[in-house]
Amino acid sequence: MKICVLGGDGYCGWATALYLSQRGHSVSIIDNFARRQWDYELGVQTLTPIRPLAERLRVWQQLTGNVIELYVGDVTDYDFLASAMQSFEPDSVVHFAEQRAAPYSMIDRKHAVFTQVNNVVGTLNLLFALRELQPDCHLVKLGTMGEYGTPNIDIEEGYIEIEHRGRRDVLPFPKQPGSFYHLSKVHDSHNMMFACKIWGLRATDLNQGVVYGTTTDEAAMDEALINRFDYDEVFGTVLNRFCVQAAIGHPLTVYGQGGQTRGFLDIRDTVRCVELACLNPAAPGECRVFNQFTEQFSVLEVAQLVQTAGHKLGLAVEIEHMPDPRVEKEQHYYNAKHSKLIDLGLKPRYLSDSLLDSLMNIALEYRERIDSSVLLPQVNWRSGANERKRQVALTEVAALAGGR
Ligand code: NAD
Ligand code: USQ
Repeated sequence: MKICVLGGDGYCGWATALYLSQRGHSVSIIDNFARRQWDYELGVQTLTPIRPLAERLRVWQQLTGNVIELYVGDVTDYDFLASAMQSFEPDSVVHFAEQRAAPYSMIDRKHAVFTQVNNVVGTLNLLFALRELQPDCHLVKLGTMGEYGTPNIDIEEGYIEIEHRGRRDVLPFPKQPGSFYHLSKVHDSHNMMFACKIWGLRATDLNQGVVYGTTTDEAAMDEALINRFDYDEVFGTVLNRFCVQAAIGHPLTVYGQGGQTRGFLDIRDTVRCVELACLNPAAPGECRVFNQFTEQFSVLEVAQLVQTAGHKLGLAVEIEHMPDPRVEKEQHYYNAKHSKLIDLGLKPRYLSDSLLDSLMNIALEYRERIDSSVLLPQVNWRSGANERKRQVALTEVAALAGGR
């Protein structure tokens, strides 16, 4: 298939582009390198030293003979996106190109607005470009399990059959997202459902859980292909963060009681799920939803697994409960369905001791690059006056005072 990966320089997108290319698909990447810019803005960097995208692609071509085409630009720029679609003419578009950190979207008004504009406008542009130029192309869009929140009932895959006052209907599952980022995904989902209904587009919304790991078979082929591994408080996801913390003897930062339960998956399953969705497209007019995760854990369970794995490696690993900077239930019921990708042939990889060992070994290998000052949470959901904002404000006050 011809598959265009939007956000192909990012964590999930890079692994996916290589996997699809290795599987014989003709692949292109669209990215504007915004993610690398956000690292500069926050003063953080990936644990692993990622190379510039042009170099990554050159090495990939040398190793495999496969060419991945590159379109550098912003998906919120409609003319750029439309010309890339026109030039590549994909059978499937896999859309990862969004601002994906909940804490980033909660820094302040500016970051909340940026996140929603970037994500919602990018997806809207894509829907319009598909209608105009490639109406039969299948959109595979990365959503999130966080769109559903943590209701006190089982979570279905996208839709729920409801009986209300004697009548029945199948309706979108209620959404109770927990950040302005997660809300942007809900807005995307609504726009996709509407576009499929009115224009007959075909789309799959992959409501993905928290991804862990960094290595895939393809990225392991050469150090120049290494994938990102974020561990800072804004972009680092919980299991990756805990492995880095364990490796340097930093207490594992469990927010609140740690009963927050989420769906998780290995990045090697992310890439397989995306290919399964591409190979089995939605029908024209259909907007289907797959819950993309393989196991669910509470945050405390994740911490305990990392602690046990750390002890086996001879590391002293402490767990520290700290006040939760987020507004979320710390203890709750959670049971989310996730059978549709398994029905399509996914054989899940479960979190294993060897995977935890390998993550901690990566952290130990790149230990010199770990900045322990970016581990503790600074972005607070409850107040606009979070630490980062105060720092910016103080800098501004100092500059003004200096000016006078
Ligand atoms: P990432 O930040 O590593 O990658 C996103 C990529 O998109 C970056 O390379 C960035 O430069 C690019 N991008 C962002 N805005 C763009 C724009 N306007 N134009 C062009 N390129 C743009 O994120 P990721 O972890 O790879 O996540 C990818 C997708 O998967 C996101 O949509 C995210 O919401 C979703 N997701 C991720 C996780 C996870 O745990 N990482 C879990 C569930 C869902
Ligand atoms: N958490 C801790 N300690 C930490 C970091 C996180 O207890 O040091 C907790 C959080 O409070 C939260 C849970 O761990 O309850 C998950 O947090 P996370 O930062 O790993 O993941 P989240 O913010 O939910 O976002 C990540 C991705 C996002 C994706 C989402 C999938 O960044 O792009 O959409 O996972 S899901 O969680 O299913 O919504």
